[in-house]
Amino acid sequence: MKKNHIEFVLTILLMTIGAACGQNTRETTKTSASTAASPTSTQSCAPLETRPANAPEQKPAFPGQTRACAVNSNVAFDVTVLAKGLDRPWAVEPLPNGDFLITEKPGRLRIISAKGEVGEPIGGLLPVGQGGVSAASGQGGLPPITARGQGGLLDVALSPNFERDRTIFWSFSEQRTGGSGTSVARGRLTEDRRNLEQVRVIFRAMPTYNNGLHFGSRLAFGPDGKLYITLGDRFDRPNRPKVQQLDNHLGKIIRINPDGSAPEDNPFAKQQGAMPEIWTLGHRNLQSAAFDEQGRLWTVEHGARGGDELNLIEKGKNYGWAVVSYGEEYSGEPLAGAVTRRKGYEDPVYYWDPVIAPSGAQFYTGNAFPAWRGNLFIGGLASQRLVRLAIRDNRVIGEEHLLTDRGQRIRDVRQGPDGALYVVTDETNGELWKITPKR
Ligand SMILES: [Ca+2]
Ligand SMILES: [Ca+2]
Repeated sequence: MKKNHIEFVLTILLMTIGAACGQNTRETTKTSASTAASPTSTQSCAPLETRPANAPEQKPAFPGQTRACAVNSNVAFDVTVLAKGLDRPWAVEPLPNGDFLITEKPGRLRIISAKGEVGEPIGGLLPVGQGGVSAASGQGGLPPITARGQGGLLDVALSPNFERDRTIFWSFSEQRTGGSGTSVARGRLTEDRRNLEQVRVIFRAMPTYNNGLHFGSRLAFGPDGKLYITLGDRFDRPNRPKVQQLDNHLGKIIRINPDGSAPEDNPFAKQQGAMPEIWTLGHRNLQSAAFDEQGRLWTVEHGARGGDELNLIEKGKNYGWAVVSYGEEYSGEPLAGAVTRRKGYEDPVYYWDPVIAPSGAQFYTGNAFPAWRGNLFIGGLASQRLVRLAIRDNRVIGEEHLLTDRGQRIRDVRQGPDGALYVVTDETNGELWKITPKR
């Protein structure tokens, strides 16, 4: 049989399977077959990524682990700029009434109304220093945020009972003895939503370190009611071995109760010398965490050059950094002593070489865009785009890049109660965008 004929037969087969599954039947790949139905088949579609790889000698563990098929959902949408002039917004968190909580990295938390009216900074958060502790930091007895480098006020998440308890959780880089560390605090919005009360820090990543890099940190509540926190490796090479050790929080995913205590069923809770909050280890810097409709946690992490990766997170597992990883040093040197696969370490579900520089993620579940249901959306910082992944059977079966014409770093993406997608851009004149079906 000629190749074209084989591809034609494969296409019909895949279309039939796709229709039977009722999934992604609206996807159109640029050529014929995807790797979806048969993970062992040779990828014969046109991949979205065509630029040279930084580490071309590294081979994927399975077909489709990188350079997935380009797909086009043929969805027409409008982008409305709801708000401008935000100062490096890091998180957009939709409120049940259609408004939004927005964090700005220098240390402000605001409410933006559904129509885009930008509220005054909410009081009582925590005082903020630029690269250190401001005069205001010493007042009130609350720990200061240090807004140095990648640090500052980072993510915000609503309590699972927000409509009853008005409680929110936020992550920030905290100035402490010996440097800074990622911390998580909780507090209750006053009824008028102008202030926070009953503020207390419930988690402090240890040890501290004196730089402004790789703090993580997304917050996501699981269906189990636990708070999951992603933490970075603090970048510098002397910290890397700590990522593989359980006596510290660097490069870990953390799982805590809403009061900050460690659940007894955490994988290392009873292991001597291990931090009881650890859920998984071996991560580099994660700024994306999202639960899917089945209640499974997925994260996307900043890898080294050519090593950004998507992982499906499972209790107690080791995701490899910095001994098992794709990619190379920013200098172009190989990662010292690292391999791309090893027994006992998790393969990423997907990796990008070149990277997207991921931040913020959301599985789409709404009604506004039926063609996007089940897809994972990921913000791209350096790549200045919104990445859409079609996923089936724990494999990426298609990739599309959206909003590439706007030239802005995308820091976070969330789905609102109206089914629209909301995006904030990591700029000093940052924006909040609303993505709706084209009118
Ligand atoms: Ca958030
Ligand atoms: Ca990994």
